[in-house]
Amino acid sequence: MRIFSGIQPTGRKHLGNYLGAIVQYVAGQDRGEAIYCIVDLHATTRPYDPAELRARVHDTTALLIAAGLDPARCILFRQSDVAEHTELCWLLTAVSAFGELNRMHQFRDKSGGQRELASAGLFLYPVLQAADVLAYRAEEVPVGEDQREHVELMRDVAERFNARFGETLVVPALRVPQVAARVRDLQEPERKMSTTGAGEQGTLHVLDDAEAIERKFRRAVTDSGTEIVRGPEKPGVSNLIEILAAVREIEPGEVERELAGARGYGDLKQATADAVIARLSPVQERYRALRDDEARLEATLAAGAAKARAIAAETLTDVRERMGVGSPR
Ligand code: AQP
Repeated sequence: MRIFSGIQPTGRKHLGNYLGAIVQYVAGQDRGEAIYCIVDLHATTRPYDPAELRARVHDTTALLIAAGLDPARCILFRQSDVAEHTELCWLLTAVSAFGELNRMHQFRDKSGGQRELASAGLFLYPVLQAADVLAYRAEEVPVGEDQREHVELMRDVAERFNARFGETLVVPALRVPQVAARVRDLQEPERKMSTTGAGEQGTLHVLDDAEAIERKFRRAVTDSGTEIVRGPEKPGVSNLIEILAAVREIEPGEVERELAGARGYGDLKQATADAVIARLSPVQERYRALRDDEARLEATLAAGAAKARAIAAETLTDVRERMGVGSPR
């Protein structure tokens, strides 16, 4: 089983990224051949600071290793180090329709009222993402629920390519976690926790200190009533129950049973804060030990890129051949 996923190099990964994606990445190392990419090219699709981008890649690399990725058991690399991603992106535009890209939720949300001014890169984002995965002929893509639409698109692109040019690409399956696939903002639980466009108080960062974690959970918006149970009319409480269950690796129903006699939402908030602090503090400690050795982080990424390139180059040779592009084999 080959597994592939990508993550953006924002230094401040949040609890949604951690529970929705990173925890699955770590588990993937025991389930198959795991390939993970820090997608710096995707980060150029929105306004960014070039001087900061490399530092953010180092932050993200250190964080992923601190969270449990072991470069000896997975391939961890930087997207822009493997040029096959951009070449395949262009080739896949031949089987990607303008209309379907125009309908993608992420493009609509992130371009906002500035649609005409949004970068063409933001529009093509899902095609580059398709290229990331399809270049490795990955069978499974672990992501959070918000990426469902993009994985469906890459499946369509792969199927269309195979129908048009002959069986070449693997159609990957989506893998979202059973619990906490969509961690919600702590202040606005109707929306997902996210890096952009959300307030500081609603977003819990993996590197937040214990005091900030306690404060953010204490101030988390909950719902009317006092019962600690999940339900569509209780997005805030449901979110806390799911977070607590996910960090303790138990079923949400067990959290509900354990807290059935609690005095109110305060107990749920405290229990969630305690569990998150216990889970994240060793990750934070390892992060601090790893982050400053940039030469070592670069060496890890370079070794990963060499392994990744070898796999992607084979796919690209087949794709070019099928499409009649370049000199014949
Ligand atoms: N709230 C979330 N709950 C569960 N999973 C989530 N993911 C993101 N938000 C949640 C998953 O994290 C992985 C890496 O995401 P990314 O950093 O590459 O960017 P993103 O998906 O665009 O989400 P962000 O980090 O919140 O950024 P913005 O603000 O730009 O949307 C993905 O697998 C994603 O599903």
